[in-house]
Amino acid sequence: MPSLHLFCRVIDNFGDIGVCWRLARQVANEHQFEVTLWVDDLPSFKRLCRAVDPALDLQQIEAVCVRRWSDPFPDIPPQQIPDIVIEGFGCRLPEEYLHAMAARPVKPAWINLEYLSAEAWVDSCHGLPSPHPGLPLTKHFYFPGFTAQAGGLLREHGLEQRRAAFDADPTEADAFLSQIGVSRAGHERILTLFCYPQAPVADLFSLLQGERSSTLCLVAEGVASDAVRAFLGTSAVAGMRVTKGGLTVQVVPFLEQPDYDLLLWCADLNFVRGEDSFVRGQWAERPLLWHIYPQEEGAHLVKLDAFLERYCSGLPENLGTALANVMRGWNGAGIAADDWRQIWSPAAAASLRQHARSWAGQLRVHGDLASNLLRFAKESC
Ligand code: TRH
Repeated sequence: MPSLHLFCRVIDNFGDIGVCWRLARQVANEHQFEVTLWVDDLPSFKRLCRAVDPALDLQQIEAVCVRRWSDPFPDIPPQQIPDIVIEGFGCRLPEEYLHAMAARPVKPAWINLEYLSAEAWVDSCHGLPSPHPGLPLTKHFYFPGFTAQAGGLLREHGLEQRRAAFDADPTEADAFLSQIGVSRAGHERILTLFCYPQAPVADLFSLLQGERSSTLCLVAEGVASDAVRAFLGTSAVAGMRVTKGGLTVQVVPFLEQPDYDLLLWCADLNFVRGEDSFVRGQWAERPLLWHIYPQEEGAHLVKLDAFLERYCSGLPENLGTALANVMRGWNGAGIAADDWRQIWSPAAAASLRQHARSWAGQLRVHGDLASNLLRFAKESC
């Protein structure tokens, strides 16, 4: 059986482990690799996957062997080095592990999985080699992306069919929502909210509150907690639900990854953030508003624009402009009421939904990241 080790350092939040866990499962389940996921922060991992026991150094979860990335790193002899080694997001591999890689008679394919960006330079950097200065090893940079020249996006086999079946039978959505304590009765629209603390959530709430139609906003415990607390008038605990004008805000539990997908599939509009929820929002084939991970000196705004340029180009001009304005406002000083009305009218919502469907179709043409990456490791490393 071919083997693969994937290394993940949790820098902050959930995206690093969210992406790595998804990739690890997919390589094990769909490509029959023996996969080991090395993680330095098991409590964060547990938030996305309840089966994780943070007390264990080594555990089997689904088809993946999960090991604690401790310091000092456990001794790994060269014969235990796998065929492929992936470092997630530039986390540096332990020195002793690198030496074991170098001592393996056939060197492993060594890949650094990079962060997702829609910027044009990604296409020319995807796949570039970087020889190690002192060891007989070459690392390759692997970039996820939105074009045929980049590495694709994570997408499990059968995801589209599962989502389509879910969409075709509204009782599935009702049953799922009721499991997490939500009833959508009496609400014209559902939105889900996942963003960083600096998003102008209070402004969004006041726009929705002032509307005649009724919106149900579902927000996971711990997300946008200041704005949610201010709206609720009490701390945001799962199950709390308050209505003011046209807006009901309900706090839901932080879900396991597969359930988070179902939540996205129940909504008319998803506010997503970072990287993994952003990608899942696109596979949900629903309109989305992205809160990008903030970087120093506004570097993230360049990345936001690169995505908007690709995403909005297929929309009618007015709607594309309004959507871009709303997304820039959501990542900046606030959403202008006029722009909001333009994207939230029933006709606009229907166009955006149709666009989300065709956008996902365009992305699927580029294959899926796990399959693309394994092919790259075999052919190019
Ligand atoms: O949590 P994020 O902000 O993660 C990151 C990190 O900030 C990281 O350092 C940064 O580099 C990267 O973004 C770009 O957002 P993200 O990427 O969307 O990851 C969230 C994960 O949490 C994703 O796998 C979906 C999951 N999730 C659940 O499983 N259940 C939930 O209820 C929610 C709200 C999210």
